[in-house]
Amino acid sequence: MKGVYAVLAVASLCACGGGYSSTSPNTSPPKVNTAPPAGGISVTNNQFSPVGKTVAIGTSVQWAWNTCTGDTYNGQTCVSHSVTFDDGSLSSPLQDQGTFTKSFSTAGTYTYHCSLHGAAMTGTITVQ
Ligand SMILES: [Cu+2]
Repeated sequence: MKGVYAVLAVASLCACGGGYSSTSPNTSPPKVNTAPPAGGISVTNNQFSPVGKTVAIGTSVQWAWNTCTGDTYNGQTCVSHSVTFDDGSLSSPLQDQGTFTKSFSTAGTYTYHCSLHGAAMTGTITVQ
């Protein structure tokens, strides 16, 4: 496939065409990976990074999804994950891009997991 697109790119750069019609290889917008902010947590495929995090009371923690692999030429694969707290108090949607933010106003240990990957994908926020 790569070779075909390379030919298309060369053809579109050349103004000598005339009668040449091309079709757009992929019109859907590419999905994006989002770098976590300072102090944030990266949601990667089957792992939260960092797995454990300690924050002060009142801190907002942001998770950022980085689950897309591949490229716009060969196609992207973005895997869905969630941030679901073990006590059932809160969950992000299952999503394959974007961010999720939770504010922690009470001291304690908050464990969470991905609703799709369960025990294979867990994390802990310690609030003190
Ligand atoms: Cu997951």
